Amino acid sequence: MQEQIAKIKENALEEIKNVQDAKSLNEVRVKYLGKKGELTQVLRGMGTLAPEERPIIGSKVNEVRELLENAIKEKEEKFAQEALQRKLESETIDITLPGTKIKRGSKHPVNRVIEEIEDLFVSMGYDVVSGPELETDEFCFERLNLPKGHPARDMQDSFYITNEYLLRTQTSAVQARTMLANTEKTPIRMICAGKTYRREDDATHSHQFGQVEGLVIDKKERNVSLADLKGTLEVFVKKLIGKNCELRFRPSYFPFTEPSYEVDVSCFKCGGKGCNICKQTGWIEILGSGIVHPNVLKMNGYDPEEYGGFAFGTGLERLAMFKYGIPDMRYLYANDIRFLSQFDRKDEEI
Ligand code: 2NM
Repeated sequence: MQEQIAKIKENALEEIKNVQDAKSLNEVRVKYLGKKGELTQVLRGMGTLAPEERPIIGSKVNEVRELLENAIKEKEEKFAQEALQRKLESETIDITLPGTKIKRGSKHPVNRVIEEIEDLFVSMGYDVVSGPELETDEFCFERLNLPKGHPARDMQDSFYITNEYLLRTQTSAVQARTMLANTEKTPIRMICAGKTYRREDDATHSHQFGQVEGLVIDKKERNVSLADLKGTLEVFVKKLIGKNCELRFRPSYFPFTEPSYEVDVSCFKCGGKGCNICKQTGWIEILGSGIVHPNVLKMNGYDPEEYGGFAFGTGLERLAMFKYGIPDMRYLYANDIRFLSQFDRKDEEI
C-alpha cells in the first residue's frame, strides 16, 4: 500500500507539473483528491489493513494529500498570476498617444466686433448698457424727437406688436431710457450694442440687424463739443479698421441730433484712389453722429440750457464686413460652418 501511495504521489506531482491551464489542473485535483479520487480510494480501502498499519497509512495519505494540495495551490497561483499579467498587457494604455481633439465653437464675427467696441469704450470710461428688444413707441420714437406722423414711424417699416409695442428699430431707445433714469444728472458716457428690427423684404436688407450707439452728456460748462465727438469717433474707427485711415465728416440729418454728420472713412481697399468697394469715390460711409437735439434732452428730463453732448451710431454687420473683408452680408446669417470656423479663437485667451 505504501508503494501505491508513493506511485500516486509521483504520478500526481508529474501531472501537476505538466498541466497547462487552470481547467486541467482542476481535473487533476478531482482525479487524485476528489471524492472518488485515487488517494481517497486508498483511505476507503484501509478497512482491509491490519489495525496497527492503519494510522501509519492514514498519516502517509494525509501527508501526500497535503503535499499535493500545496502543489496544486502553487500552480493555481502561478496561473492566476499569468492570467493577470496577460490582462494587464492586453489592456495597456499608451499615455503618450495624443488625445482626441474636441471641436470648439468660434465667435461670430458680429459678436467679435461688439466685444472689441465694448472693450475700447470701456477703456475710455464708458458704460455698456442694454435694454429691451421689445420696445414702446414712446422710447423708440417719441422721446427721440420722432413725433407721431414722422415718416420714420411708418407702420410699414416697423414690426408693431400692438399699437404701443414694437420690436426696437434702433438701439437709441436705450439711450433715452438711460437719460430718463439718470435722475441725479450725473455725466453720461454709454454705449449700447444689440439687435434691432425693421420690416424689410428685399434681397439686400435683413429684417434683423445689429447696431451700436453711443451717448455722452454733461453739463454745458464742461464743454462736450464737436471736437470731442470727432476725436472719439477717430479713435473708434482707427482702432476698428486700422491706424492709417482718414475720416471725413459730412453734414447730414437725423431727427435726434442737430447738427448731424455722417462719417466716411477713406477706402481701406484702394486707400482713396477709387475702386469697386468705395464705388470709385475713395470714401466709405461708416457712422452717423451729431450733437444731441435739445428736444431729445428735454423729453428725457434734461434742461438743454444746462446740459449737452453728442451721440453716434452705426451698423454692426457693415463694420464686421469691413474689418474682416467679408464680401457679402448674407455670409453673416448663413450659419455655414466653413465660414464661421474661419473666425477662430486662436488670437484670444480663453
Ligand atoms: C445715429 C446717428 C446719430 C443717436 C442719438 C441718440 C440719442 F438717444 F442720444 F438721441 N442715440 N443715438 C444717433 C445719432 C444715432 O445712428 C446712425
